[in-house]
Amino acid sequence: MAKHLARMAHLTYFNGRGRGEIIRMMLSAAKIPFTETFLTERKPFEKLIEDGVLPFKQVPLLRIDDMELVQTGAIVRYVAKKGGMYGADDKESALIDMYYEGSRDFYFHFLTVIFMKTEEQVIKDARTAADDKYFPALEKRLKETGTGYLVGSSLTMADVGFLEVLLLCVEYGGDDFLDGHPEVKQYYQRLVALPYIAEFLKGPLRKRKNDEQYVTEVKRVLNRQ
Ligand SMILES: N[C@@H](CCC(=O)N[C@@H](CS)C(=O)NCC(=O)O)C(=O)O
Repeated sequence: MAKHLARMAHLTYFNGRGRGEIIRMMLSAAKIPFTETFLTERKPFEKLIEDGVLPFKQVPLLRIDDMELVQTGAIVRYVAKKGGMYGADDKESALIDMYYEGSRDFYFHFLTVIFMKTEEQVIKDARTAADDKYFPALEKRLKETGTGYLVGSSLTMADVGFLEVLLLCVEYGGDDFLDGHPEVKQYYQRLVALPYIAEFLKGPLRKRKNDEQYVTEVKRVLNRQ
C-alpha cells in the first residue's frame, strides 16, 4: 500500500480546469494514479513559493518520480513519455509537439472564459478559429494518417490536446458545433469512447466548467482583483 502511494503522482492546482485539466487527462490516459491538492487560499500558495518548489511562482505543480515539476508543457511531455504517448522516434515526437502546440493555441480561447471573456465571446472566437484553422488542419492530418490518430497509430499527447478543446467546443458551443466537419466529429466520438477517457470524463477527476466561484478562488490565491 505504502509503496503504491509513494509511486502516485500528486497535482497541485486550483479546483478547476485551467492549465491543470490537460495534466489530469494525460495522467488518466497514461494510467498513472494521482491525488490532488486544490489551492483555494493565498497562504498555501505562498508556502509553496517559500519552500522553493515553484521556481516561477506559478502552478500547476506535479510531484512525480521524486521530482517537483512545473510548466505545463514539461509536465505533459514527461507524462506522455511515461505513457508511450510521445511517438516512436524523434520525427514522430516533433510532429506530436507540432500538433500539441496547435491544440494549445486553440485551447487558449477557452482558458480565460469568465476571467476575461463571456461564454458568448468565447464560442464566437472559437468557432472562427475552428473553421479557419483547426478543423481543416485536423481533417487534412487525419486523412493523411488514416489511423484515426494525429501521429502514428495510437493515442498521443497531440490527440489528448485536441480532445481537450473539442470537448469544450461541444460543451460550450452545443452538440452541433462539429456538425459541418464529419471527420472531426468522428475523431472526437472515437476519442471520448476510449475506455480510460470515458472513465475520466464521467469520474470525479474531471473538473467543472469555469464559474464565478472558481474565478474568485483563483483571484484570491493569486492576489488579483
Ligand atoms: N507557462 C506556465 C504558466 C503557468 C501559469 O501562468 N500559471 C498561473 C495559474 S494558471 C499562475 O500560477 N500564475 C501566477 C503568476 O504568474 O504569478 C505553464 O504553462 O505552466
